Amino acid sequence: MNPLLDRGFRQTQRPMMKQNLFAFLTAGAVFFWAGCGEMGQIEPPESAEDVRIVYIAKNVGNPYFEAIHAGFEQAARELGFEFTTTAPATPDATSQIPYIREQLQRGVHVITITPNSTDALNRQFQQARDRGAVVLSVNSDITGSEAYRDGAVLPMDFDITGESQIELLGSLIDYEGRFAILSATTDAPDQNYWIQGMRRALEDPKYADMELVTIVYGDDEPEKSLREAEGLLTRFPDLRGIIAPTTVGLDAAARAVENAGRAPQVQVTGLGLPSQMRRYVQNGTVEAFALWSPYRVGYVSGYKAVAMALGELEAAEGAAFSTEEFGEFELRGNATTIAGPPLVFTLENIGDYAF
Ligand code: RAM
Repeated sequence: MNPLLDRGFRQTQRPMMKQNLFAFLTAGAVFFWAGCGEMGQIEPPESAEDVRIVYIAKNVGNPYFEAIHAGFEQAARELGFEFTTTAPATPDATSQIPYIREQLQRGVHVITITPNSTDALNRQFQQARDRGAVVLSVNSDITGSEAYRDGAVLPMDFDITGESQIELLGSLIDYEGRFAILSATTDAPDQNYWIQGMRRALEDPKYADMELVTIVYGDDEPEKSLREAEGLLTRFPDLRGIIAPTTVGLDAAARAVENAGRAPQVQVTGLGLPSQMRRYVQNGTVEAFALWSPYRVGYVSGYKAVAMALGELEAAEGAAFSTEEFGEFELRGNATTIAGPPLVFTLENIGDYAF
């Protein structure tokens, strides 16, 4: 290499390196300052119009959470609060941590969140509450860590979700045969709670001839869920059913069974969006599945969040708040509200639901 050119290169490089070092140190100082600022108290809101609410979904790209957003947005139009939403790319246990931090720095009054873990977010929740923010678990709860959030809004009584899924599949396969579960992530709080309920239900003699062969995890990713469902069909030639208690998983399981021509021998059921499942019900791949209105979950959460941020709703059993569209809601134990009601969809009513 030409030594002169080499020297020239170095000469222009050196001052740039100094600049970069300066920029790096400045950025570090700004981050440090922002980190300290995070611990300051937020100004309490005086009216619903002052309240800033964020909803952090499990991940982006899942139409289920878009229906929840729509509910929040309607409540925001009615009450006047500021609503924003954000979510990580994937629903891993810790993926929401930086999003919570960012929202705290923005100074939100309420963090509403569908948590990806029952305990991985406890520290961030505590930080938020120390600042004076309200933490509301939406669509799912942090079972065992309830002390780290102020309340929860659930779509139905989770103590009966698992059993009702087993009953639904049982009714489709005459309570006899081998079946598998296609879940979301291994940490998903709602899925794990329901699966526990399914296992408990299976101890009932009514379900003695139904055998759970395996549980697989599609991580609420359409492609991975499809591969897992296809794997089940290959591994278990005598399979009679798949329960997918996730809208992403149910859609994928129905697609796998349709592609393999295994309906009605393999009955696919679980929790799904009528909009995604309509064609499978209409073409006979799926006979029945369940859900609730995710819009209603978001809407009720918006009302509850505002009432809590304004100090108008005590986090105590029996306390109540009211909504314009669905009337009054009472708090159960652990400051939990059930948005409800659960619904079962079949060929008869699938055309009545747009979400
Ligand atoms: C999925 C998500 C969510 C679950 C619904 C039924 O989209 O996994 O957590 O509640 O399905």
